[in-house]
Amino acid sequence: MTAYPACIRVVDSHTEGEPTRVVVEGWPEPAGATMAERREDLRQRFDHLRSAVVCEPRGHDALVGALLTTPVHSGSAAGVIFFNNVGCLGMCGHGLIGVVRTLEHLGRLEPGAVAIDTPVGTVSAELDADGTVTVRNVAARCHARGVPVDVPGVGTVTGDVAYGGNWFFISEMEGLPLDLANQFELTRVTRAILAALRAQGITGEAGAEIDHVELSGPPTRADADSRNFVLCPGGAWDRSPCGTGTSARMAALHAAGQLPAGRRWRQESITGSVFTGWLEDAGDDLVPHIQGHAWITGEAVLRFDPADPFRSGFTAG
Ligand code: PYC
Repeated sequence: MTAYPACIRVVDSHTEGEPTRVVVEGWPEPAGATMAERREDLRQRFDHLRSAVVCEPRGHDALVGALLTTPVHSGSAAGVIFFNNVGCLGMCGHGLIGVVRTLEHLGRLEPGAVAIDTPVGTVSAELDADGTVTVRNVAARCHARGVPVDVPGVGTVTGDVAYGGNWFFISEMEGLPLDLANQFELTRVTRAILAALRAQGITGEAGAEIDHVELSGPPTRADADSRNFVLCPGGAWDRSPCGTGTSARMAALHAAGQLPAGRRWRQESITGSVFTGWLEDAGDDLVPHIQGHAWITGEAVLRFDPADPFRSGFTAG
């Protein structure tokens, strides 16, 4: 079904450089008793709206969309389904920070604590009066360490498979500095790693698809512990340090005995922005906290002219 609403109202923001477009009006509520069911309904019935809202010509490949829904748990303020140029995400750390600031901008939230339902679990966030947002993410874990992948044109790349709300392959690439000037080569190499993971059937737990690749290297800022480059599922790279990627990295460091619970981890992105993270030891679970900032960049009413040949959007992917 490709029915379009007359218009969709969105609020745009960026979190440490990475953009989020929150849909606040006009998109019919997906059906389902859980957020995972609603995400599936979005995939089945509203994929054309996903593409129309975040892809060109209304958006671009690096843009992450966030559809607000009613909550599924009492005590939560809202539900959210994150999506990008090729599909839906599980969680999105930078996106959640953008959602919190957007709700504040709309007058629906004041500084304090808030819980938000996502397809992979309920997360909570604390909004400070100065605009700082701290996300308490879903539990993270390191699934496998030191996994070798034979990457055509690159060689054997060894990395960890870890979960931080999405599945990541996390590696280091000596000889390829994590500089903005190298963005095209970094994109080429990480896309090749992603393709090799798929071709070689390397997955997360229970066959879960690994759809993000994270390269780690030394920081350029004196106040950071590490710098990263994160390739997202649709082929774009994260301008922020990636909230779920930072969560997964902290779980991998913890598994390697290099990051005890509670110790601050300052994760720099390839654009130079920083998230501060730490792990909470919650009994059987390792719960990542991610702290960062988002800024509102605009508000728009999107229209979908039936005569527009690019009404459903397109991605160069
Ligand atoms: O911040 O978790 C994140 C994220 C995932 C994809 C883009 N950003």
